[in-house]
Amino acid sequence: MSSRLTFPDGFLWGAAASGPQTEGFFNKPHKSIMDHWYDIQPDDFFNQVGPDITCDFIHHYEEDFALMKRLGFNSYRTSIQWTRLIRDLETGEPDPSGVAFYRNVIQAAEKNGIELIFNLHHFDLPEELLERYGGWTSRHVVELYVKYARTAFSLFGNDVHRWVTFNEPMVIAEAGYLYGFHWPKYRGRGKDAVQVIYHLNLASALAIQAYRSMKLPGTIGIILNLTPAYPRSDSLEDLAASAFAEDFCNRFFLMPAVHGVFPERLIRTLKQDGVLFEESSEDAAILRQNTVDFLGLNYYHPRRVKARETRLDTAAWVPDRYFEDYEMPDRRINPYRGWEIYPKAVYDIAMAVKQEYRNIPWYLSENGMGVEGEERFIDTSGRIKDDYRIAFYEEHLEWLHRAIEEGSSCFGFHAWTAIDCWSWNNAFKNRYGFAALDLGTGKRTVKQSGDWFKAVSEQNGFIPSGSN
Ligand code: BGP
Repeated sequence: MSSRLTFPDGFLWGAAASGPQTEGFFNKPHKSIMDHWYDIQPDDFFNQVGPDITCDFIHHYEEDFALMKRLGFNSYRTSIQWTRLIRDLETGEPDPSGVAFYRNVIQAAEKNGIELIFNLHHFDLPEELLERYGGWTSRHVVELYVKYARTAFSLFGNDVHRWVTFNEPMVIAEAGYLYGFHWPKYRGRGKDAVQVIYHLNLASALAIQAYRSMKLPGTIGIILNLTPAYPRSDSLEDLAASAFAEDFCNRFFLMPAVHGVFPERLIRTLKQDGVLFEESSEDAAILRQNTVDFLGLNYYHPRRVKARETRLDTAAWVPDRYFEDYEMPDRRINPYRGWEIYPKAVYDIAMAVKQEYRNIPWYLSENGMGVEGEERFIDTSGRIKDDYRIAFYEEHLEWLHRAIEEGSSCFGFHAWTAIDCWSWNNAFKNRYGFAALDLGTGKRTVKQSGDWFKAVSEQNGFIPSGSN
């Protein structure tokens, strides 16, 4: 008996990417913090490859959407670059060439029967706003983001029907203010990180408010990197550590996005520690009244935590004072990215959404496996035989399917990514695509996983390898 897994009707099959990781720099009126970072510290990027060309999507979008159709996609998420669409950052006035480009993108997607999901922000703050105002620590930047969002909605809101306010906003705080792996590369600035998180939540709610006030024919959500915090043991100390990590890393965005309030226990701790964010009196109502229509949840790896055992290397307040990462022995690792592979977390996430977040409609908005040196796996027909990627996706999809059978309201699966794309720090070191990108010629070649995905999408499911 075959054990075919079939997904709900209308399920989204496709992939995610972002403007800064695919488009290339050409003709933008502003630089993002990532462009600026590369200008001044190119050694931070693998082989010194920067964000200037990436996939050159700006010149290849037509062929790329045709390729996505060939991969069986019915949907694709990318982001608008604030630095490309907006000419005047203070007023939100658009740049005509940016407008023309995104209109062309919308048309090319439509021509190929691919539903576009537009995200407004993928770590790519205009550099001038960091210089002038201190970036997301500034409330003025929140206001400028809302102007940008309004411009984008009014230009494209009748054509694009699913919008996302932010991709992984927690990364902006973690990478920029706590652990220093994205520009501005600050470390240990916990109080600033808390203010940034607050402003990102507020910016999302205000953009949702603007979107709804414009009576557009679509829905709007947020994409979060939900990394479940699994405790090392059931000891009270480890459980407390994982509860704090869960509150800070996940619920700090999930609660306001879905329930319109911040996690109470976390707020108490931040208050006690003297690092609570500054807010205005009208904010609570804005947050309460402008929750999301749907969630996108990105999942790559779990977070394993334990009670702190080592001393912190900073006297400043950082969330890590309440937990420490735990390296579980015998964990499965993707050695190229150093991330643990734990597919069951997809099920745990889905059940958490069902039980704690009113089973709000959600989709798995990123999942994938970055592998270095994939040219090793080219077969005699010239194609990369990435069966490891197929196995990775099948395992995650099996857990997702099980969650759906148990009532989770998941409406889609997006892989990271369609065509090998550029990444923060790692540039093109690890490849994630269903199609390989030749950096010399720009040629795209479908991998084995691309054919597999097409079949999955066409059949709206698959028979897992190993079952018969
Ligand atoms: C996610 C980001 C993406 C993408 C992906 C893969 O967190 O939303 O932008 O880059 O991770 O990670 P990386 O490129 O660092 O390997």
